[in-house]
Amino acid sequence: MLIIYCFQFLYGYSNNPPNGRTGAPGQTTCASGNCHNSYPLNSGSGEIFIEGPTTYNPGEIINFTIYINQNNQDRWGFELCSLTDEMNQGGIINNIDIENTSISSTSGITYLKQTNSGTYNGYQNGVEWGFEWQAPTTNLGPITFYFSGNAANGNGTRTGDYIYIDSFTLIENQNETCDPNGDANLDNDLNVLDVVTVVSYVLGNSELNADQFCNADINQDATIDVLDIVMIVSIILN
Ligand SMILES: [Ca+2]
Ligand SMILES: [Ca+2]
Ligand SMILES: [Ca+2]
Repeated sequence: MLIIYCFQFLYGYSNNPPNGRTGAPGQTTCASGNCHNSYPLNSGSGEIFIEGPTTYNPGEIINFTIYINQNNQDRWGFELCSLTDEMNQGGIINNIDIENTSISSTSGITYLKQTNSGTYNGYQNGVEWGFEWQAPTTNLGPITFYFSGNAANGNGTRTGDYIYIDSFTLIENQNETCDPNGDANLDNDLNVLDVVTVVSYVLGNSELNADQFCNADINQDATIDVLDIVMIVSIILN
């Protein structure tokens, strides 16, 4: 066992690095211990980062790209997980590039990482990997991608490699807060046209969309009736 470990540390995990190395709270990285320890964590001129939206709707499937770069390095690796603030699995990570990325779980946490092919051996200065994430269907609060990456020098050993970590947090889309200002026709002005709009609705002659309803329900009783009309008129006259 020890021999296997030493072998792996010596020659690295170009394929399927061990789980739990994203740098998330409670996890380590591949820059610690007998690993890629030539340089301190995040000490090089490169970086690792994610591009994608920072808000989600429940159950929404979203595509993200994780990038790593550093001048003059030419082999690459990463590991990523998605966690709630309680450090539980947050959403579902889907592997959409089985040639270059693989997925596995430890203690209920899913990890996405590069395959041997996905190290892009010989690609100078930087690479990217894509993945898909499905948001939780229930509100779990903010979800954070924790990820680490290896900007390696391709010498086949753990020396000379720069390890980076970062994180990326998504929050659930909030419905826009209601501003009951009487602007029923949504033209950012309050005048007799809004009264006409609301009267028409109260008389059953027209519909209001959610934003219109929100603005028109001045007394916020979830009903639009003559009381709201009186209040809108009062605001206009004042
Ligand atoms: Ca190396
Ligand atoms: Ca208006
Ligand atoms: Ca009302």
